[in-house]
Amino acid sequence: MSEKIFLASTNAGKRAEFAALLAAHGFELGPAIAYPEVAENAADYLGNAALKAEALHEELRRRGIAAMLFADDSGLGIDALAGAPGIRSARYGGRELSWPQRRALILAELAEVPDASRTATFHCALVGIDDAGKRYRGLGETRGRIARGERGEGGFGYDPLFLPEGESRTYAEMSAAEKARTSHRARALQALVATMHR
Ligand code: ITT
Repeated sequence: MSEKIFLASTNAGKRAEFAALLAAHGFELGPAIAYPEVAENAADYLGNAALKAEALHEELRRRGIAAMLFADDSGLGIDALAGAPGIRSARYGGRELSWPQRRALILAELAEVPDASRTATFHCALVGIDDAGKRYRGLGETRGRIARGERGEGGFGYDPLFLPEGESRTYAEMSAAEKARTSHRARALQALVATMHR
C-alpha cells in the first residue's frame, strides 16, 4: 500500500491535481481533514504554506494521526501588474468575486498591454511535515503569458488565462497530465520529494 499524504488545502482544483501528482511519486492523497482556518498573512508563498502546514500538523496530532502532510501556497505574478495578484491570488479584486469575474478583471487590467509584455509566472511553495515532525520544502515556478481572453474548460483558478512558455494552449485547454509536464506545482513537488530521499 502506498503512503498516504494529507494535504492542507480546501481548494478542490489543487486537491485533484495533487491526487494525480502524488500517485506519480508513489504516494496516495489522504482524505480531507478540516483544520482551523489560518490567516494567510505571511510575506511570501513559503511563509503561507508553512502556516497552513503547521495548522494541519497540529490538527493531525490532536486526532492522533501520525502521517506525512503537505501544504501548498501558490499564485500568479503578472509582470505588467508589478507582480499582482501574487500572494493575493485567491482573493484578488475581493473575496466576493466569482472566478470568471476575477479573470475578467485581470483581462480588463491588461487590455492595453501588448502580447510581448503579457509575461507572467505561476509560483508554488510546498511545505511538508513528516510523522516524526521533520520539515521539508519545495519551490516551483513556470513562466508564461496571459492570453487575450479566457480559453478552455479544464483546470481551475487562472488556468484559462495562462499560456505556458512555448505553448499555444492555455492550461485550461490541456489535460491534467499535459499541465503536469510544466506546472509550478509538479516542479515544487519534484523539488520537495528530492529532499525527502537525502
Ligand atoms: P488553500 O489555501 O486552502 O490551499 P486557496 O485557493 O486559498 O486554497 P492559495 O491561498 O494558495 O489557495 O491561493 C492561490 C490561488 O491561486 C488559488 O485560489 C488559485 O486560484 C490560484 N492558483 C494557484 N495555482 C494555480 C494553478 O495551478 N492554476 C490556476 N490557478 C492557480
